[in-house]
Amino acid sequence: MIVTEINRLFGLKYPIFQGGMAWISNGQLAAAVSNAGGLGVISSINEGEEALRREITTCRSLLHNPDFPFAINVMLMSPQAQAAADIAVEMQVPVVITGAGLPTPYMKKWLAAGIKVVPVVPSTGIAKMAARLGACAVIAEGGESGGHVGDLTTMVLTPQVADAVSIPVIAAGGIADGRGVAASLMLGAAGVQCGTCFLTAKECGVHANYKQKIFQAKDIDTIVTGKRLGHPVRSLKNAFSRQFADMEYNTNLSDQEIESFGAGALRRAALEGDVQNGSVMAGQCAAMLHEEKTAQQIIVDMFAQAEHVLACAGKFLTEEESHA
Ligand code: TUI
Repeated sequence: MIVTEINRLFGLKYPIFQGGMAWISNGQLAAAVSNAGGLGVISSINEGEEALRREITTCRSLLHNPDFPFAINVMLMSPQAQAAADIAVEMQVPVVITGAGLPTPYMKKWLAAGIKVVPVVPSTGIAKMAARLGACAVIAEGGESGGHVGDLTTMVLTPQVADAVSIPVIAAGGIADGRGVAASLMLGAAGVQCGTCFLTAKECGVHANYKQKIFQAKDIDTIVTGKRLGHPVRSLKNAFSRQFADMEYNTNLSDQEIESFGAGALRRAALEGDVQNGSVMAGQCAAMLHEEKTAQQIIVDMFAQAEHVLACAGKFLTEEESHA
């Protein structure tokens, strides 16, 4: 078994969080991950307030044990952030994960309600601020991730964040198998968060075309667009992302025109299955995923491989000086 302070802090069998993916991470997926011993996460930017309440209720109804924890993800750039922050308190959600900013305006209320807060951080500076605000852990998310990304890679961000804060660090970005879990632990993380691999889970209701697009992806098939607008996003290359990239380089177009082109694109791919003209957000590890598995099987396989590679790691150590 791999046991870290993340297991104890959140009451988990495995130190793994599911990514809170907009339009994708619902109550059904979150419950499947939490039932498998990880932390399931519901995205709060799907279809509005009532939908969020409904997904939280669905998740609770599907949990095998009412004490199993789950989380909601609050995307702080979203106009729905305030409403989601209030719903977390109203519905006594045990954990809130924040992204795309610092959760300063909401911390007091969440902490008073006994909610554990885990911000996603793209740098050591933001990690330190999150710790000072009262976060109980941080997610160091490297730019290998899908969706809204920071600049640094998981490889360099994780150890620097681990050195910068005294709360536990969860590594995210590019982790899709047990080698990624083992490497994250070696980099100073106490757990991992995985988005793309849970996107392909049987219990994930994303459109079948979206899953197929991920299974067909090669290593170099993702692209980051949106830097010009201040919110870079990683997605799979397709007609939409190529055109978005072209528009970004076109100085005759206003930021507003580019924003309008991107509006609704994730929904188009995730719900309607238009994986050519929609945004198929996915991480660089997409090419490591080949088949649909249950959330339980994803976690069991990942941690069995992590245990194996960690148990074999001693092979790199030798008693003797081997070179002259
Ligand atoms: O939030 C994410 N990933 C996301 S959100 C999303 S929804 C979306 N839809 C359409 C267009 C754009 C996004 C898709 N993927 N990850 C968490 C994350 N947080 N990544 C980076 C950060 C972050 C960035 C800056 C966290 C804090 C931060 O603070 C800087 C500051 O100045 O506040």
